Amino acid sequence: MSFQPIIQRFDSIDSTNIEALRQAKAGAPEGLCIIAREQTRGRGRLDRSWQSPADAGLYMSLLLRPKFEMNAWPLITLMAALAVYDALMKTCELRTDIKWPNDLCVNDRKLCGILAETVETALGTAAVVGIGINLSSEIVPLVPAEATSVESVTGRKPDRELILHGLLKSIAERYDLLHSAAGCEHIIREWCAHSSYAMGRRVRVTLSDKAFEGTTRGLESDGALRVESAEGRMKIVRAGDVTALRSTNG
Ligand code: BT5
Repeated sequence: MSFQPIIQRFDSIDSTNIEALRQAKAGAPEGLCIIAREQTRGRGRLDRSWQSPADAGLYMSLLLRPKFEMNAWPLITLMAALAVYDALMKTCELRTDIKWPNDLCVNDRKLCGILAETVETALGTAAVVGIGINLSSEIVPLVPAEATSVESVTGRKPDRELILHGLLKSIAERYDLLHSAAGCEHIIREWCAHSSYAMGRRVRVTLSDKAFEGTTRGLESDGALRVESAEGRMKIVRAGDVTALRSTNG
């Protein structure tokens, strides 16, 4: 089942996700991995931008052609977050916190964002998993105040190639798992074990048209976040932004 990574490198590109989506439509195989030293139009969710200055981060996109049911597709983002967690732990001895749905943080400061997108192609629906990791401390003045980098928190310059290969290995293992019978439950369980946001965290949830506060109560089987509102109502959040509130009791 496992894919073989086919790495294509660019010095500068608009967005590794855009390039991977382009190549997916042209029939590129699963495992295509686009890496760039710099992105001029790095993208976040909802057309937000991702600051990607030259040689200051890891900017990569991996093309997948999953064979599992559509209800497991939202778990691709959670799977990628776990893979980033593994890679930073193994290669930099850095323990990160996974924040729903697509961030990795240290002390609530973001150092990695994930953007998973789907695209219809002649070979079937494909997924592109884009991962941006702030590596060098030089990036910090260029990104929002609530962001950080691997170097800033470890005091050491990380090895981009080592992280990349650790990441691809971990994604491949977890991707295989997601194709197995108990794969989805396993990913959900692991994600909850690696995220301080999974359970009992006071958060503010911002949706496109409104916001509310509540306490996190774990994940649904498709990766949606369960948040209990102050009135005791359970809300299922499938898209939106989550911010931690001060108290962690709940
Ligand atoms: C994300 O979106 O966090 C997804 C980021 C995915 C980036 C990768 S890089 C390789 C691949 N190619 C792409 O074009 N994209 C992917 P979101 O949760 O919407 O967060 C975006 C927000 O994060 C922005 O609005 C900023 O506030 C903040 N931000 C921008 N650049 C940042 C950076 N380098 N580090 C930390 N935060 C940043």
